Amino acid sequence: MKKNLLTSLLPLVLGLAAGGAAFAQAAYKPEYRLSTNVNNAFPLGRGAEAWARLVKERTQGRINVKWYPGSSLVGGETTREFTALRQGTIDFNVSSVINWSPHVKELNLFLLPFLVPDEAAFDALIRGEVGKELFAIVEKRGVVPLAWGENGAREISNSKHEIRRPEDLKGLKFRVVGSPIFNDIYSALGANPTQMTFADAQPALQSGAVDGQENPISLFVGAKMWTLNQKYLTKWNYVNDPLVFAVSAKAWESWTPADREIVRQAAIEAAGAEIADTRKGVSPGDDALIRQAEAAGTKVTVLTPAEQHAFAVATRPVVDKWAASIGSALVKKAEAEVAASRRK
Ligand code: EAX
Repeated sequence: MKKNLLTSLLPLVLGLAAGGAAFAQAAYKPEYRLSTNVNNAFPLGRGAEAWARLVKERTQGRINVKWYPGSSLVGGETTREFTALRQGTIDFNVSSVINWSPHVKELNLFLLPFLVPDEAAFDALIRGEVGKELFAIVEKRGVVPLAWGENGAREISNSKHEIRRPEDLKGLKFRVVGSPIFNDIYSALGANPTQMTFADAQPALQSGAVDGQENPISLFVGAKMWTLNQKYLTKWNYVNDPLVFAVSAKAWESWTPADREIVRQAAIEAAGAEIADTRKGVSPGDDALIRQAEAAGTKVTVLTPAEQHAFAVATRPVVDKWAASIGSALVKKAEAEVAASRRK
């Protein structure tokens, strides 16, 4: 009897399984919305575009991703993307941790000035325990982080004069991203920080409403900031902000396990290519982007380790204040991973 029952139930079970997958796919949306703040003139935008293309191709269009650059789905306010992901009004996002850090305080770790001196240290953090721990923290917030990308080592530019010492920032007005830690960093250096979006920063630089800004050289060159009065650029590597390739948990839970793995694998591949893209022309032995800025008339200053150290000392109070908020155990773990990367 038992065997007959099993064999008679088998077709029903198989039918349900197949029907179940079909049923699950029937719950798919006709379009999934991917938000980024910049377009494909920048590595972040190119990475997002590649991710969207891979997902559409590999799911045969089941997950039909439409890209919305300019943070247009959140009225241009990039720092609103994380909340929109949690609510499910955005399904895919590639964003710098800077824009998420007002909502996930632990992500300010990467914004601690002079914590991450080079690419080896950056890779150690995103590939090690710290990266895993941060992904787990984000996941608890209704967002599924799939891969780390890289915005790049952030350098400082301005229209007034060369920056070599902390006192050189005194009184200068800087556009900074809308995340509180940046106000503390620039105030500690005697500057006047003003928070605004990347899109608003460009006319503000052009009009002289602000004197300077800070961004990776790939964005400085991508936005041709020498046309925005940015005559002086200092390579000080004070922060290197990772990008996160993430999806809304609401979208993630509606997909079949097979499609989830396609989305994950596509994120890993697109993020790896994006990191290589953002490092092109600014890595040791490859300074093509710096040369491009100089050829356009920018005076580029590369700080010596001693000059960099003077800025690290001047901003140490900011590190001490924010380490408590981030979690001192996580900060200590990050410092250990950075130190270990320097011994390799
Ligand atoms: O997210 O706003 C910024 O300066 C960011 O570095 C850029 O838009 C990439």
